[in-house]
Amino acid sequence: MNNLKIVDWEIYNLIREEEKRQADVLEMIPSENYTSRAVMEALGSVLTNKYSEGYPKRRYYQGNKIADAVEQLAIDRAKKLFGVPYVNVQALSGSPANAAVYFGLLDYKDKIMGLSLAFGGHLTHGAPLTFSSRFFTSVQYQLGKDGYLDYDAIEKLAIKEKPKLIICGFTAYPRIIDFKRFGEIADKVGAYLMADISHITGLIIAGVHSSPVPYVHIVTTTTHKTLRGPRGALIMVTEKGLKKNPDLPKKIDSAIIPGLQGGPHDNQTAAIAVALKEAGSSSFKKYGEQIVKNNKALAEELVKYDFNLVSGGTDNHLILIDLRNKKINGKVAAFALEIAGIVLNMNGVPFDTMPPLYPSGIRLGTPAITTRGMKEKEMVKIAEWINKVIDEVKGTSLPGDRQERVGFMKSFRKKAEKNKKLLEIAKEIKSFCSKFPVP
Ligand code: DSN
Repeated sequence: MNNLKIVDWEIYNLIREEEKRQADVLEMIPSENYTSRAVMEALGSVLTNKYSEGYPKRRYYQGNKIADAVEQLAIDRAKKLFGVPYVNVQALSGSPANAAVYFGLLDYKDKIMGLSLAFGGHLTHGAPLTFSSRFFTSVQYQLGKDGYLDYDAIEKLAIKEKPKLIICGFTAYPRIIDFKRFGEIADKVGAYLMADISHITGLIIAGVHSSPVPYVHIVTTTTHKTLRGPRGALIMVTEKGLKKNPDLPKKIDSAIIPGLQGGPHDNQTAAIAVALKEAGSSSFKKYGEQIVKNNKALAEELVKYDFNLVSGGTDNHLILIDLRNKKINGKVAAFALEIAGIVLNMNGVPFDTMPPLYPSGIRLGTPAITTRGMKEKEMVKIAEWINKVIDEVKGTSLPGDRQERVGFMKSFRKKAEKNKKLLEIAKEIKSFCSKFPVP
C-alpha cells in the first residue's frame, strides 16, 4: 500500500490498525470471515474504473468486452457450483438482493412470510421499519419453545395467511433447515419460496448442509460469509423456479437494473468470481467440514460451563447463547468479551423479554477462526476463555430504566477497559492468535 501511504497516511494508518486488530483477536461473529489475498487483489483492481450498466453483451456503455467476460465467468461459476440455470451477480449485497427479488416478483402490499427478526430472521425478511414490511404485507413465523423451527405451525400459518412469497434461511438459527419441508408448505399454498442462504452458503457448497436448490424457486446469498468472498450477493433461480414462472430471470434482472441499481461494481464481480473458483476446490470442502466440527466442539465445551445454548446445541457454523442463567445481559457480555479479545455480537434469543439494543444473548461462530487453521483442540481453550470472561463480569445488572442504561454502559466500559483479568486474557489470546496467520 505504498501509494496510499503517501497520498493519505490517515486512512493508511487506520487500515494497518484494522489489519492488526483482525490478526490479534478471535473473530467469532458468524457472518464474518477473512477473504484470500487473491480476492482482495481483484477487488482492488482497475475494474473499479468501469461503468457497465446492463448485462453481458447487453450494455448501455461502450468498452465492456472485458467487463462482459468477467461477469460471465462469475455467472458460469455460480451456476456450476450451485447447480442452477440462472444467476444474477450484480446485487451489491444481501439486502439489495432480497429487495430485487421482492420488487421483481411482488406488487405493492403483496404478502410475504418470513421468520421474525426476534427469532433469528433477517431484517429484510419482513421485520418492522424495513422496506420489506413497509412496501409489502409482512406475516412472521416464530420458532418453537425448543428453539427449533416448528414446521407444523409454519404450515398452519401459511394456510391461514396465503402469502405470495415464503422466505426461509436465517441469520441466527443454529440448526439444519429442512428445505424439502418448506418446499412442500409453499407448494401447498401456491407461494413462491425463496431461500436466503447467506449464512450457510459455504456449508452447502462443502456438502455439510443440504442444498435448497431442488425445493425452492429462488435462492439469494451474500458472498462474504462462509463463502469467504468479497461483500456482494448472488440471486439464483432454480429449475423449479423456472417451471413455476419462466419469466423469473427477466423479472429479477430488471428489478436490479433499472429497478434498484445503476452500474454493477465490476471489481466486486471479479472478486466474487475468484471466491467462487476457490470455493470449487477440494480444500474448500475440508474447510466447510472443519467449520462445523469446530463449532460442535465449541458448543460441547460451552455446555460443560453451564452455558445455555438455544436449541441445546448446533448443527452448523453458529451458536446462540441465552445468558439469562448467568445473570448478565448480552450487550454487557459482548463488550467484556471484546476487551478480552473475543469478538462476537449481542443477539436476541427466542422469546426474549429484553429490547433489541439490550438483548439477552450473544451469537458466535467458527467460520473466521477456521479460516485461520484452528481445530477442535483450540475450541477447548476458547470456551475456557469465554467462561473466564463471563465469570468475571456476571452478576453485573443492567438498570431497568432506559436512560440510566446509557450511563451504566459508559461506566461499565471504562471499568472493563481497565479490568486486569480481561486485559490478561486479551494478551494470552493475542499470543495464541499469532500462531494462526490470517490469509
Ligand atoms: N449482518 C448479517 C449477520 O450478521 O448475520 C446479516 O445481514
